[in-house]
Amino acid sequence: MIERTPDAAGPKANPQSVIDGLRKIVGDRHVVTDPAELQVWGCDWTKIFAVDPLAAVFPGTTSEVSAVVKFCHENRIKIVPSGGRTGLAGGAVAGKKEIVISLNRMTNIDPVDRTGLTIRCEAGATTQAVQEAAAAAGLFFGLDLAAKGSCHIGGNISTNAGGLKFIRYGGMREQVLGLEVVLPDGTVLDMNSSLRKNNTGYDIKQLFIGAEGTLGIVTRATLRLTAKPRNVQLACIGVKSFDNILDILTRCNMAGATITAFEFFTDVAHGIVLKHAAGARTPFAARTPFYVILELEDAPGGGSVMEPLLEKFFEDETCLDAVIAQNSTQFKEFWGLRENITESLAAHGHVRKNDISLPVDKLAPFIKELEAEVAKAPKDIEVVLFGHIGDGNLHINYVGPKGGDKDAFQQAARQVEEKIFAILPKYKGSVSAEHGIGLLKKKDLKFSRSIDEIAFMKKIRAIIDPDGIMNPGKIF
Ligand code: FAD
Ligand code: 2HG
Ligand code: ZN
Repeated sequence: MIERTPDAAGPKANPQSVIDGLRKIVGDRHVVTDPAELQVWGCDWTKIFAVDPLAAVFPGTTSEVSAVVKFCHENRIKIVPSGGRTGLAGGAVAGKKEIVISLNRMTNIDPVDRTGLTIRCEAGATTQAVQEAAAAAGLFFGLDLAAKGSCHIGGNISTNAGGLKFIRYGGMREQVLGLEVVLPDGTVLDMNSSLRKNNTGYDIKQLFIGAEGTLGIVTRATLRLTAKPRNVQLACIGVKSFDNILDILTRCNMAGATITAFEFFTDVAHGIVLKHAAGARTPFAARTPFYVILELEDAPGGGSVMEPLLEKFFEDETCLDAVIAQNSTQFKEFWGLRENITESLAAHGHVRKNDISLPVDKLAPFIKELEAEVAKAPKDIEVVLFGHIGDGNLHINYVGPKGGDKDAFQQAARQVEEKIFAILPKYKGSVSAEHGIGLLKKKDLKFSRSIDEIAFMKKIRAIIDPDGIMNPGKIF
């Protein structure tokens, strides 16, 4: 145990002794205390919460993570696990003199197992690095998101990330076979290795997926791979109404299409991307109110699935225009129109983000109610809709003019957001489809989870982390 200063606002131990103790474990070079650098390491993409960690630590191995956590546990020092810091819910924010434990140095990826179709990596590997390792072995990793170059596998697991290919491959939970986790007392749990089947009691690794770092630190994972998708076709489709989007989805389903992505965005989102994303251009001569990005796999025996579908949509005026990507440059361009929305919105003005989830068959009535609420919103709040609509995940972004008062905007947007969240229980929807609760949506958990469920989750947390040192203040 180290020296204590009982009145200190942050950890109960003397800050300098804490830093010295951490340096002994990971080496001087791997503990950051510079205030400017800490502003970076203690923050995620939200950038609306106060940031004030005591230090950031960069362990290089699972044993070092375990030793750091054990040290924090013995001294009741609070920890914020940190990945690529692209989170959109404030989950990786350290604002109360916590120790940030970053997995940035733990990026090893083992050789792909082509027979078992698995890949094992440390939690600090980026999503893109895992995608590339799978591709180099002639295989495919199913999680994809615009932040792939920065976000970590550990962050993806801890947020149970959804992303652009959820409709075909599921979210991060569906990719995880095995998990190594450091518990809040420093114990290392190595769960399930790469087994596909294992009925020997509770599947405890599932608890850590989507736990937002509140139950332990993910240090390593074994992930599922698949064969590469074949003959992938991509179309950008312009439509008049939201109902047309759902009609297209239904008809793709009924045609037996293997949809690999079904995304949408409004013309407002499109305009913002065209304004801010370098090189972005619209594929159509005339703009339309909504757009669908439809990606599907053609049948192995040849013969296009995409073309006859689009022909029918043109014939009965379900779509106003549609373009099929003809080469890899166009593929990238079309995907860019969707993937660049988040960055373009950030360049456009102040933003407040929602990532709600609804049963797909309830999207149409929900959108009608949402439009009625939006019509009552203050005129300087622009409401931008896009998202993974094929799996019922709608992104609502409230955007305020650049240069305006940031706090006043957040307050005004919050009022609209609350009204929209309040519609969700009627449709059995969720306030978070994929980004998580973090600090941002703590107050809103009640819209999606019952009092009993919340109490049960708190009980689980108290069993695993009785001293409450692991990412305190997040989710609840
Ligand atoms: P961080 O932001 O560092 O952390 C996220 C949470 O996980 C925090 O609570 C943190 O404490 C915890 N954590 C991180 N690493 C660990 C670990 N090793 N062990 C335990 N806990 C840990 N999300 C989607 O789901 N779908 C999208 O399509 C999508 N697109 C995005 C596009 C852009 C441009 C951006 C900026 C973000 C996007 N996101 C998306 C959000 C974000 O990328 C994901 O939530 C991602 O999974 C976060 O990973 P990260 O490594 O950046 O985690
Ligand atoms: C996406 O789908 C991400 O692009 C980010 O989940 C969504 O910016 C957002 O609101
Ligand atoms: Zn998303």
